[in-house]
Amino acid sequence: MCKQILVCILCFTAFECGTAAIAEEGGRFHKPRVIVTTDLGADPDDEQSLVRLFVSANEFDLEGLIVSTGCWKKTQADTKMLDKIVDAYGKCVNNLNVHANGFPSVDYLRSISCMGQTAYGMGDVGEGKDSRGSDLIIASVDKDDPRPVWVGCWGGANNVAQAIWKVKETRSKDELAAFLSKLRVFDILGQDDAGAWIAKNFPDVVYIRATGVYGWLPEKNGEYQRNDIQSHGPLGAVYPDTKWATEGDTPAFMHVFPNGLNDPDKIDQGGWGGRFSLEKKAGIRSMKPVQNESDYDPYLMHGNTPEGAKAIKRWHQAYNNDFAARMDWSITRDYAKANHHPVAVLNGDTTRNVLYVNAEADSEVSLSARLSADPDEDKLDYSWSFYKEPSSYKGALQLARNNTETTTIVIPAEAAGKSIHVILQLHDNGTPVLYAFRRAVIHVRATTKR
Ligand SMILES: [Ca+2]
Ligand SMILES: [Ca+2]
Repeated sequence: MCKQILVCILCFTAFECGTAAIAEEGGRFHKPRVIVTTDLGADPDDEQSLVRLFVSANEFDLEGLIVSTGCWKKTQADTKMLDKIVDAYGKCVNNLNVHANGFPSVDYLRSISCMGQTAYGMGDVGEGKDSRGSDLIIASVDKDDPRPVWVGCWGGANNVAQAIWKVKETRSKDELAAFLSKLRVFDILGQDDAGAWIAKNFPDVVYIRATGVYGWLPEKNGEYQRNDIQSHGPLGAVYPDTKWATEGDTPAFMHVFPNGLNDPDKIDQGGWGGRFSLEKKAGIRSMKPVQNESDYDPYLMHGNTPEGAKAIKRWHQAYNNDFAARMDWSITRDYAKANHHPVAVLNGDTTRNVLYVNAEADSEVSLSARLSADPDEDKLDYSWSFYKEPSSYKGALQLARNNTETTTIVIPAEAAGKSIHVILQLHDNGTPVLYAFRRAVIHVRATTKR
């Protein structure tokens, strides 16, 4: 019966589920558009990240899988390593589709797999340097689709640089501005000099360089990795042991993972990919082998907030179990043999959007998770919490009944003019325990009480 709730969230239609009519309200759930550029072959962690991405592929509109270079692998010749993981996905996709709607076909993933720039950094950007990867980025941004395109740079950023270079050379100033306004770059650590070139010359591009990307996963080559991931079928088999760090590139798509926690364009909200400063900073340098970025000084980028990887790790139970459950999905066509995520409904809103609420200082705000449900009919546990870091109100906050279906927040008088971020986290009692989130951002105005 309740399986239908999950279906309705993903395909935008209303369903009757038990006595609760779950309908779309307050805007549809839009999948984020994602392009990956990966320096496969440098560190085996790119292969790890691709496995997680593919078992999560129903959550995104994947538009490109581009093999690229970086400072740890300065040339690339072919897509063989990528093809191998896509083939493994092909062996699992029928299983995955039993458990959630919207997984792309293996043929579709093959159609968006391609070579990008074959040589390193800005040395491979300019006249005559177009690649299938750079052309794909242009075609994707050009689509008649208002959603931004998030390009994750798991290696260098020179595919993005070549795409921008080409558009600048061939289009008007206004057309270039329109192109750049739809582009988002999530750069892991900086792995060539193209990021500094982009940030310097095209400051309007939303450019995140994440440096807090390590230490958020369970023990390296530990039990979780072996028993919950690697032991699981064809995709587990292509999840290699960790050599240096585990899944250092994964935050690039975890930032846009549509789990109800954050709006990716509001980069300071914080989600599974970390939290980022709205104010751009100069001098966020790439990894050590990239020596020439000072040539572009000053270049400005969005960097991690002071919490670094702790902004990721605070959600560790949720994302670890999410991945483990998805790996379970990949090996069974029996729906009952795996767990499925609960659906969190906030104040009647069934989308995964952040809910914005206006309130007066010195008043009370009630939030409700009523109609939240679990497709396996598991028991739900509720937790409401004040997420202080992204809130501009930094004082104490009282949440009444913070482990029940509803909560009441006493808005302090001194919160006038500030924002308060409240997180609803609920989890089921399946195996593994799965989580769902929603965020309410309360904008507090001055009280009208006398
Ligand atoms: Ca990488
Ligand atoms: Ca469940």
